[in-house]
Amino acid sequence: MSTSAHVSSADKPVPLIGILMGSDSDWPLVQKAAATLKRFGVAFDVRVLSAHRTPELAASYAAEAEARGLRVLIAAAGGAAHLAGILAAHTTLPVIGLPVAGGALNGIDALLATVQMPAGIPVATVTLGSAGPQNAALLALQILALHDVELRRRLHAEKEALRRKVAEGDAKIQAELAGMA
Ligand code: RP5
Repeated sequence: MSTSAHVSSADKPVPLIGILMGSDSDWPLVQKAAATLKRFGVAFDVRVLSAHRTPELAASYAAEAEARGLRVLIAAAGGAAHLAGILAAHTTLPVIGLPVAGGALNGIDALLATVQMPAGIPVATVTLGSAGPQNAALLALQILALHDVELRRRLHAEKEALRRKVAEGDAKIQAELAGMA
């Protein structure tokens, strides 16, 4: 399956990745995941659905996701972060949990609630903090790339760009050191 060829009857790309968040207050962080997916040109859905405030909606979204053509779900939540878990309970699609920092415990609660899933209901939890949304999006893309050669090529190019950036940083520091007395 190629991500670019996957289109609906109305020629609108069918979303392959669902981005869910527990509250619109999560959006300033979560939008970085959307930006990464946009950069790769992969169609996605964004919804605010809460494990606690709209539990039935969250469950039915997950239960219907596979039939709608979605292939990976990203779930962002803070505090007692149960969104990724409740989605994973209702689908066999891979679910990536994105803990959101904030509140009295500064995200440690969200990290532990997201990562500590019981046996049988896995959630792949990414970094707490600013790297989280980008990593969640990249992990979702890597899952799709298993069946998409072009996406795989672009992910390899992205890694190569990171290598170049590190090499440039190293060269800069070496030059600075050489200039020191
Ligand atoms: C969680 O509670 C949300 O994911 C959010 O991170 C946190 C606070 O939500 P609001 O009170 O800002 O709506 O469910």
